[in-house]
Amino acid sequence: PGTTPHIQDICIGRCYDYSQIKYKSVLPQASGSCEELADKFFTAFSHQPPCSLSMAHYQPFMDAAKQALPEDKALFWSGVKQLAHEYAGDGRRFVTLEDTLIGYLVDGLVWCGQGSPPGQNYSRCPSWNDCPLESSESFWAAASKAFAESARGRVTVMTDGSRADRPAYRRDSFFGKYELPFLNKALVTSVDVILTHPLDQPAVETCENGSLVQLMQDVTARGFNFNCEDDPQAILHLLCADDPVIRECQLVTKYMFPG
Ligand code: AVW
Repeated sequence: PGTTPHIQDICIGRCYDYSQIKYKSVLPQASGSCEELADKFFTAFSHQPPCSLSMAHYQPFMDAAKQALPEDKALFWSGVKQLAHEYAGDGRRFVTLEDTLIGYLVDGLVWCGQGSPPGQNYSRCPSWNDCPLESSESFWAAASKAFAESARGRVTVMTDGSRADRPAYRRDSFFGKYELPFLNKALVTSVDVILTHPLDQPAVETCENGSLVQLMQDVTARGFNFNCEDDPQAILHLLCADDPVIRECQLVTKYMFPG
């Protein structure tokens, strides 16, 4: 894919927006200054070949940008990034990785390094499928791990139970590989699953079957409590905002105007 133009300016600008305005009173501040953080981010992959960049390269950035997470607020997602973010409400209800400074600075950007000068490729980057651990994939792996390590109390994961091609829980997803295994056993008490189904699609999996059974086993084997809810009301109401006239969304008016 083509790289993001003005990526340095975007990172610095996002950092000031994050710390001075958007998340100022939502989350604790990071220790590093914006210039310092941007510098650590670009140093991590510059002058490195774009494939096989290890997660360790991003560790100085992660350490400087890391924030303490409020208890019971961490929200992980698999396959439902947009819905999870709508529900999280910019940290108001829940905090996703992309609501933390680490995720916020880089979400949606395309970047990679190269061995030859100037050390960063300003036109194209390999796709995630082209190499084992590409620049931005190792970034998101390291970011996911850091986010999971910071979670405290109850943690929530939102996932999609309607996809025939892809189970709601997969051990090789980012959630399965870099988040669930890195939850702190002393800090986390339970894993609460929100299983969603698009309004017009059948439930291929529910909390009681399919990959959710495996998730329950993996969660309880780590010593956490497991809870799972199919289509909580709050999520139905969010989905209905985009599709208010369909049958599944008519319940509320029945209660308001009985008979
Ligand atoms: P998925 P996963 N921007 O929907 O559990 C771009 O299959 O695998 O669910 N790509 C990203 C981002 C991001 N901000 N974050 C992860 N990815 C990649 C981090 C990921 O590598 C969050 F905290 C995967 O290949 C979620 O709990 C692809 O997006 C969890 O990882 C689709 O993910 C979502 O990863």
